[in-house]
Amino acid sequence: MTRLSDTALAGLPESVRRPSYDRATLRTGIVHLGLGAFHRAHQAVYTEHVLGADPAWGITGVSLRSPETRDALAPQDGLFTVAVRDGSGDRFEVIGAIRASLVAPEDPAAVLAAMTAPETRIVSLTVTEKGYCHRPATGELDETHPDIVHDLAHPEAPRSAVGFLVEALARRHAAGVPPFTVLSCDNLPSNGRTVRRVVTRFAALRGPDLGEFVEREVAFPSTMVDRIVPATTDADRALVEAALGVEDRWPVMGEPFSQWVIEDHFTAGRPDWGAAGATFVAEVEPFELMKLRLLNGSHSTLAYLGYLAGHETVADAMGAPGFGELLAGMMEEEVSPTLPVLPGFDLAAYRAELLQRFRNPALRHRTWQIAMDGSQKVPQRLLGTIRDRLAAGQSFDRLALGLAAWMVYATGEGEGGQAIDVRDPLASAIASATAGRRTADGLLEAYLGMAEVFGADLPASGPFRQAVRAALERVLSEGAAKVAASFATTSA
Ligand code: CS2
Repeated sequence: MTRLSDTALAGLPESVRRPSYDRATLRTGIVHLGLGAFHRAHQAVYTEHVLGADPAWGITGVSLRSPETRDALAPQDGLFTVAVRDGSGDRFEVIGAIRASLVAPEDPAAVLAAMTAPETRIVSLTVTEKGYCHRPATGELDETHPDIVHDLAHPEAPRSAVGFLVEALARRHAAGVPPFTVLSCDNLPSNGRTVRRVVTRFAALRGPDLGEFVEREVAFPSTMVDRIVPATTDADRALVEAALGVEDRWPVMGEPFSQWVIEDHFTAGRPDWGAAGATFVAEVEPFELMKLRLLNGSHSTLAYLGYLAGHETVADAMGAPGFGELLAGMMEEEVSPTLPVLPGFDLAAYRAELLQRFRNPALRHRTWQIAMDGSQKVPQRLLGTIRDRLAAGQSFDRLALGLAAWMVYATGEGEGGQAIDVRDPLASAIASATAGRRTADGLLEAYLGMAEVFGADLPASGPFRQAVRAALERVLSEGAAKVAASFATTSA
């Protein structure tokens, strides 16, 4: 089978959208750290659609860990397919925006050279929550993180995104090249402010002058990013191959919905992403809070309860009794009252659309995938909302169930006693803290000792303990399926 490549583009079926500009004219204006599926189905697509107007914004993608994306994309001239799926007919687009891909551990010098080049004016990131090497409860740099310790000792060969950003900014500063704008595209509250905090702190640890320079000169706009992009499977690859008539080893699957809200603060220029559907605003936080608490909070609740109840995918869980009602009630009654009002925004329609998106029958989004890295996700997805409910003296029974389901899930032991493959930077700490303590009180005490997740305030709150203990008791004694089913308004 012929492989997708520049020369194969002309032979693709008419229905497949492809670059409308001459790829040979592209230059790198953006270096992107974290070349995963989400970047390729989101920011790369927005960028793709403005390259015809301005070829200066091509992307050099960087994988911070494994070579597999580069190895798959290089023989395809960097091309890959985005398949947009919702059960009503699939749409395919081949994206040409990624000019080159680099693998940081193989050649950190090449990554730094790309980031230091004067034509690079934006460095964007999708490195997941844990990639910021921060303490989730406070958002401060974790100065004991092994990658941070390493990068402070070896600034010329960093491992972490933070280390790369600071070394590249330092080199630009020394060479008199204006800094790039740092654009976080991860699901963190005030992601721009979070990355600014960790980068500025790391720079200050390297030297006070560098810290001051970063503080003074570098822009860190916040963004809200949204598109559901499950991990690609072999079945997905076969689907794309059948549609294209050529082999693409590295396609991505996404839903039709896509949203990008960006704070318009770029010191060295930016692409006209607005022409591709992005929204520029002065203040992104209300959008971010809404998306993190409604979408991601529901997603995590669904993932933990759904996984424990034996559901492989989000759509499967949504089809089981009570899950839809549980989420609808949680979003409307518990989460929405904590959100800042966005004038003119129809929050009820947004919530209804979320439930619809979770039901997308064509995306096999695994509960296990969303369940990953819970210790890094739960603080902004559930605990922030719970803090606001507590402060207002309001109940949060459904949020507590989501939290309790995570606490059970992350022990690594499922409802039938079977092992769960828990992927989380705190997995082994959680497993040892919770070993032999599978009661509501035992688990509660084990988890509330983790200040990096819960802070000092929640463990000290009587109402918090009471609500989470009650939720744990329900999940442990009834099981997740029954707990969800208790919310069903119609019998199954
Ligand atoms: C998901 C997100 O894996 C997860 O944790 O909740 O990746 C989610 O699909 C995206 O944020 C949607 O924009």
